[in-house]
Amino acid sequence: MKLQLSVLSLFFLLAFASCQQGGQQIAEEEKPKRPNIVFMMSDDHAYQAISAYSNKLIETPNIDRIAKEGMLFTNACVTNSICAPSRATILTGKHTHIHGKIDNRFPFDTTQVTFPQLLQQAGYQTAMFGKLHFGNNPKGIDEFKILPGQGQYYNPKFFTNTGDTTITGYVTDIITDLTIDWLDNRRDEEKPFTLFYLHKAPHREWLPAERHYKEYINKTFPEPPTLFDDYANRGSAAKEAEMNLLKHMNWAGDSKIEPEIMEELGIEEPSSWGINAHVGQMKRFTEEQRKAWYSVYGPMNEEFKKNYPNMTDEEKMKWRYQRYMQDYLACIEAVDENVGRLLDYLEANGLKENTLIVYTSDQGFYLGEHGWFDKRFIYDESFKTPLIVSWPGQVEAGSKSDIMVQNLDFAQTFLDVAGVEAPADMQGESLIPILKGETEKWNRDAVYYHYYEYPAIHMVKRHYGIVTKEYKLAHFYYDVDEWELYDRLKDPQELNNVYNDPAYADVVKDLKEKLADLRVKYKDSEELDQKYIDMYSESN
Ligand code: SGN
Ligand code: CA
Repeated sequence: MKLQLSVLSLFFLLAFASCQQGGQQIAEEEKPKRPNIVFMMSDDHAYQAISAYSNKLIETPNIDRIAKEGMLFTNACVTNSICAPSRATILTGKHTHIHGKIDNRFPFDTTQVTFPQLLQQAGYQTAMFGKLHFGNNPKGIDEFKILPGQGQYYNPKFFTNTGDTTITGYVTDIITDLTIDWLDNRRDEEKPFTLFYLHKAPHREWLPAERHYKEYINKTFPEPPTLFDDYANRGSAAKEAEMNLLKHMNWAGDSKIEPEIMEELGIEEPSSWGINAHVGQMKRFTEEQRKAWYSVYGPMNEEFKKNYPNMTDEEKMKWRYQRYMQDYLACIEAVDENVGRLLDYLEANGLKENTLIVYTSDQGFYLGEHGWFDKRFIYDESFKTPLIVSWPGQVEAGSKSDIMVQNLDFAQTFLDVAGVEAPADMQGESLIPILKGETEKWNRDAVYYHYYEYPAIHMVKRHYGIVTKEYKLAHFYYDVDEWELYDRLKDPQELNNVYNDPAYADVVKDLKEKLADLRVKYKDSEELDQKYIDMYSESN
C-alpha cells in the first residue's frame, strides 16, 4: 500500500512538474524579447553626403535603406561639434560642461556612469568595434576592439579587452569584419545585445579604399554656393577661423601632393604636421598598397605639377575643393558599402525585426560651404548631424521628423528601448515618443550648444547659443564679446547676422531670456565658463 501510494504521488508530482514547466515555457515565449540596439556612427560624416538627405554629391543606397525602413531626422544636432566631447555626451546623456570632456584634450572622468554600463547590468550583451576616440577604454562593454585615438586608415592597430593587435587592410572593411565576426561567433542568443559599430572614416586625412581610387579621382562635384564666402555681415569668429580650403588645408596631408613636388613649386604646408602625416601614411602601406596608391595618385601629382604655375587663386580653390571631395566621398562610398554588408548580415540572420538601428555621426562637417572643411561652429553644417533610425513595427517606414533632437538624447533613448530607468541626472529626453509618432508628448522647442576648444587648431572661438527651428542666437566670448543672430527660415545659409537689425529686437530679447533659462536648466554658468578657461590655460 505504501509503495502504491508513493508511486501514485510520484506520478502526480511529475505530472504537476511538467505542467508547471509547460506553463513557464508559454510565459517565456509570450514575454516580448527586449530589442537589440545597433548604434552605427561615422566620424565627421556630413549629412550633405548622405543621399537620403541630398543626392547632390553621392548616392548612399545602403544608409538610405535605414531611412526607407525608418525615420530620417532633418534637425538633429549636437551639443558641442567636436569628436570626443560629442562621444562623451552620447555615452553619459549630459552636456559637455557637466561631463567635463569639453574638448578633445581634456580627460574624461571615468567614474561617471555611461549608458552601456547600465545596459550590461540589465542583462544586455555589449560589444564595440571601431573608433571611440574618448581617451579611455569603454566601460560596460563585454568585447571591444577600438582604434587608439584617431586611428589609422591602413593596417590599423586596435586596443582590445585582451591586448593590442594590428590588422592588415582598410579600416572601414576591417571594422565591419570584426563586427560581423562577433555577431557570428560570440553573440549570446539568450540575451539582447547592444552593438557599437563606429567608423573612423571619413575623418581627415580622407584615405579611400584602394578599390575606389580610380573612380573618385576622376570625378567632378558641384560646388557649394558659398565656396568663396567673404564672411561679410558676420562676426570676427567666421573671419578668423582657420578652416579655409585654400589657406588652411594641408597640401601633402590632405590634398596628397608629394612633398618633393611641393618643394619644386615653392608650396608651403600651412601646418607643420601635414607633411609628416603624409610621409607617415605612405610608410604604413605594404609594398603592394603603396604601388596601388602611386599608380593613381602619382599621375594626379604630375598633372598638378604641370598646371599649378598657371593657376589663379580661384582655380586653386576650385581644384582643392574637388581634390577634397574626391577623397572624402570615396571614404563614404566604402562606409556605405560596409553598412550594406552589416545590414545584409542582420537581415539574413533574422536580426532586423527586433532591432533598433541608428545611423549617425559625431557631428556635422563642412564640405566647402563658407569655403571651409572641419566643424566646431554652431552654424548648420557642423551643428546638425545625420540621424536615421529604424525599428520595424515601431517606427513608421519612410517617415521624417524635423523636431530638434540632440545627441544628448541618445542615452535615454537606448535605456528606454531596453526598459531600463535612466538616472535622474541625465539631461536629454528619450526619442521614443517621436519615433512612435506620439509627438504630442514632446515639448522641447529649443536646444543649447556650447563649444570650447580655443585657442587651438582651426581657431574657432568659444561660443554658446540657443537654436530653435526659426532662429539661432550665439554668443562668442573669451577674447571677444560678440552676438550673432540668424533667421534660419529666411537665411538658411546663415550669411547675415541680424543681431543689430532693429526689426529683430524683440526676437533678440526673447531668445536671450530663453538662452538664460536654458543655461540654468542645464546648469551652465559664467563661473563654469571661467573655470574651463582657467583649466585650459593651466593645461597649456
Ligand atoms: C585632428 C585634425 C583636425 C580635427 C581634429 C579633431 N587634424 O587634429 O582637423 O579638427 O583632429 O577632429 S589632422 O591633420 O591631425 O587630421 S575630431 O573629429 O577628432 O574632433
Ligand atoms: Ca569627429
